[in-house]
Amino acid sequence: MLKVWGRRNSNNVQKVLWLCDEIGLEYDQEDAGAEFGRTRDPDMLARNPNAVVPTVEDDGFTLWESNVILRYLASKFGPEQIYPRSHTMRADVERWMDWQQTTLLPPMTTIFWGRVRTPDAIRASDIEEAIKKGERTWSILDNQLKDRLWITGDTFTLAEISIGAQAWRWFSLVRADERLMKQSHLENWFSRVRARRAFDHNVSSVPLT
Ligand SMILES: N[C@@H](CCC(=O)N[C@@H](CS)C(=O)NCC(=O)O)C(=O)O
Repeated sequence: MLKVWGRRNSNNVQKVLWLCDEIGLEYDQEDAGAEFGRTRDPDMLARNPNAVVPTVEDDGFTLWESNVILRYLASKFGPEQIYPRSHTMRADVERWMDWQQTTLLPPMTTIFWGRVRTPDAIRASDIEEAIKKGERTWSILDNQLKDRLWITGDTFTLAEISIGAQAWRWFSLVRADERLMKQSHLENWFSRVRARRAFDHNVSSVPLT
């Protein structure tokens, strides 16, 4: 059975557990990271030298990097529509997954650490700046969603999982009156994401910290 190391309140772990639930893949989850420690134990460092979560093991193969884990699990166990095989459709999904890690994550990290993890250590002006930057970044996705149900078209894919977990933090941590732009396509998309049982079970019902 697939083994997953990582605490359930980590966004990156949530992505992996959410996918497993979406595709009905059984797993054995063990808490690790932050208050649970473990990531610097020799056996865990041997699996993941970055000392972060998630780490997974499948049939003797160990893997880290949440979005790569999503792609591995979806291509091995998932239905084709969640991670399409056609070159262009696959690249489209992957582009949004990389966008989540490289473009969306930096402002979202400042907001999360400033509002949840270490509020005393991050200046209010840095949080304000990150919210502005976050909103400009989310508006790219809002525009993408103006004429489609899901990020890359008619079907729910890994792009939803990678970005949806982050959207939960955006809508939970940034008040409506702090958001200056009306992003109705994004909001409508997020209500579709929220309606998924696997999202609720692995993301929105888990305390932020
Ligand atoms: N790029 C990595 C980042 C992994 C990462 O930074 N994980 C965080 C939790 S979201 C972590 O392990 N933090 C330290 C800890 O929890 O001990 C991925 O996407 O898997």
